[in-house]
Amino acid sequence: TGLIVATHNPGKLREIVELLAPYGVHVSSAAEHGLPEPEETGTTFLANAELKALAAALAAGVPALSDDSGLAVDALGGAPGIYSARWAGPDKDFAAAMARVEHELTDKGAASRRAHFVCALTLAWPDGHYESFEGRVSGTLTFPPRGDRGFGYDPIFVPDGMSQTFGEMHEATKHRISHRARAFGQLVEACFAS
Ligand code: ITT
Repeated sequence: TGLIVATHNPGKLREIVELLAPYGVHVSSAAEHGLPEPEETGTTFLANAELKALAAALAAGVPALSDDSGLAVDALGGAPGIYSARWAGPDKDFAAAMARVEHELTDKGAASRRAHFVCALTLAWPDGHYESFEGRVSGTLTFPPRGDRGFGYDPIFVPDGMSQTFGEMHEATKHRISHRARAFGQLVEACFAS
């Protein structure tokens, strides 16, 4: 089966390809199809996932899968949340985005380092129907950032029960426990398991 992955984020695309590989699902990216990047006007991860998948499925005429995700920091009221990509600015400067998280946590105490990643997935069909799934993983933030694997905020996030950041651990380990892996577990069970 062919599926467009409606993302322009190479780190995400790589993880999605790896997570779907065992199911024999062939994917191509929105960028390869020259699909535009819709403005993310939603106020929740799910709303943004839905608008991205629907825009791609309707434009391309084939099923499309989107991922809207981000890091929610408890002591920051859930920020950066749906603004996780936008905190890195047009240059996608995640070192600066992670420094901003650290800066905004100044004076909030060690107890304030709790955070979770969220991944909302939507699979949409060209007839306009869609299904959505959400996965989360909880952990603690650490500074300075550690590790050069993964992408985005991975170097400051230590998932519960582990000592390495997502940026330090092997990809296969992240894929066992991540927010994205959990959302894909649900998607695969609902849509691809046979
Ligand atoms: P698309 O909308 O084109 O898919 P994007 O990067 O704009 O790409 P989002 O709006 O969903 O996507 O932003 C998600 C951001 O959250 C992403 O840029 C990362 O910084 C962060 N993020 C999501 N999943 C992550 C992960 O597994 N590890 C680290 N950071 C992650």
